[in-house]
Amino acid sequence: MTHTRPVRRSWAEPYKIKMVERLKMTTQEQRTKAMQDAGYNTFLLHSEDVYIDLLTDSGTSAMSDYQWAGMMMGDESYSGSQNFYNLEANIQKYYGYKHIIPTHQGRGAEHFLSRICIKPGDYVPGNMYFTTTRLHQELAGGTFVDIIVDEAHDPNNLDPFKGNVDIRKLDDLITRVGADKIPYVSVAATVNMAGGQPISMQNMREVHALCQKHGIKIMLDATRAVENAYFIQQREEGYSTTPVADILKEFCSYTDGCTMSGKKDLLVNIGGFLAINDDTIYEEARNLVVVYEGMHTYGGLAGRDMEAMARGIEEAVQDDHIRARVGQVEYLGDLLTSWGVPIVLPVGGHAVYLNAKTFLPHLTQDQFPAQTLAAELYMNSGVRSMERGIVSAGRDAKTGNHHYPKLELVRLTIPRRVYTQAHMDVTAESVLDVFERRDEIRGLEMIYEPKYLRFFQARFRQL
Ligand code: PM9
Repeated sequence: MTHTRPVRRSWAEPYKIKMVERLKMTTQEQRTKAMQDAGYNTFLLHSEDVYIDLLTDSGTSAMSDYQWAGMMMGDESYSGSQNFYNLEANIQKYYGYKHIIPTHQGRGAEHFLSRICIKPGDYVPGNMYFTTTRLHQELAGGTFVDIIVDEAHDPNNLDPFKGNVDIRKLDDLITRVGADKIPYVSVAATVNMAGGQPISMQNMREVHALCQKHGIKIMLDATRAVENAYFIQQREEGYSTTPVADILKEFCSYTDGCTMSGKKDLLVNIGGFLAINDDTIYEEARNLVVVYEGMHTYGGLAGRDMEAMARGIEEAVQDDHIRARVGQVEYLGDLLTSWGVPIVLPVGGHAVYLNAKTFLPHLTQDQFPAQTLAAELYMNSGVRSMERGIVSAGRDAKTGNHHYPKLELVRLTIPRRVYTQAHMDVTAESVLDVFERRDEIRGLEMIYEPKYLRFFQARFRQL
C-alpha cells in the first residue's frame, strides 16, 4: 500500500495536558429547563449544566505548570510583595510603560483612568465601544464617540485591519469639540465588539501623529494586544519575521498608558492593571487604589495572583503559543464558513462571531436575535456562548433608548489552552444543526432589565 504525503504539515498545540476536568453531559430536557430557569440568558446558567463553555475567554484559561509553580511562591505580605516587583518588571519589559498599579481586573483599571482623566462634558473617542469601558467613561461624565472605520460594522468586509481608527473621524471630532475636551483617545487592540478585529501598526502611528499634534493622550485597552501583535505579524508588510514580543512593544510605544484585563492574553483567572507613563496620573491612581482596591503593591490581588500574571506575560508573547491560540479560533471559523454558516469575517483573535441577523432574518432586532440564538445553541448541545448585540449595547445614556448596533452577534469565545480540536468539531456541528432548523426559531421579549451592563443579568421569555 502506498501512502501519499499531505501537501502541508499539520501544527499542534505547543503543550501537553497534565490535569483534566470532567465535563457533564446533559439531556435536551435538562437543558431546556436550565435555560428557562436562567431567563434565556446564558450568563445565568449554572456552569455545571454547561458542556463546552464558550461564554468568554476571560479568566477561563488553563494556567501552565510554570504559573502554578509561581502561585506557590506567593509573597502574601500586606505591602511590598516581591510578586508585585516581578509583575512590574515584566510589564516594563514587555509593554514598556513606566508605572503600574495592579487592580483586581480590567474594569478596576478603567475606573481609575476614567475617574482621573475625564471631566463632565468631555468626549472620549474610541475604536468601537466596549461595555465596561464605555460605562466608566459615562459614569465619569464623558460621552463616548465611535471613530472606528466603517468596515468594522460590516460582518462580510474582508479588510485585514477592521479595528483601525478612521483618522478623518478623529480629526473631525477634534475640530468640532476642541482638543481640550478630549482627555484621551481610547484605542482597543483587538476590538472585541467588532469580532476581535486588529488595528494595524501603520494606523497606530497615524493616530499617534495626529494626537501629538494636538497634545492628546492615547490610552490603550491592552487586554488582547498580544493577539493584535500576532495579526500584525501575519498581515502587515514588514513584520513577518519580527517576533510578536517586539511588535507588542513597538505598538505600545505609540500610546501613553494602558488598562489591562489580565484574564485574557495573560492567561490568569483573575487580575489586571493600569500602566501609565505620566507621573501625575500615576500619583493620583496610586492614591485612589488604596480607596477602592487595596495597597498600590497589590491592588485587590493576592501575591500569588500577581506572580501568575507576571509569568503569564512571559508565556503570552511566545510566538508558538499565540500561533496555536489564534489557529484554534481560525479552525472553528473556517469550518463554519465552509458549511455556509454566516460569521464575522475575517475570523478574529479570540472568538468566532455568528452573524445573528443573517442567521435568523425573520427576527427583528427588538426580538433579540443574538440572545435567542445563544439560548438555542445551549439547548441544542450544552455549548454556552454570549450575546454581543442589542442587549450588550444597552441604552443611550442621554435618551434612554436602546442602542441599535449594526452588528448583532453571538460570540463563541475560545478559552486559551482549554479545549481540543474535537471540542471545536462538536461545537461547529451543533451550530450547523441549529442553522438547519433556523426557520422554526422564535424570538424573545425582555422581562427584567438591570440598570447597568444589562446583558449580565437581564431575563427574557420566549415569544
Ligand atoms: N471582557 C469578555 O468576555 C468579560 C465579560 S464582558 C464585560 O470579553 C475588554 C476589551 C474586554 C473586557 C472584558 C474588559 C474588562 C475590558 N476590555 O472583565 O473587568 O474584553 O477584567 O475587563 C469580557 P474585566
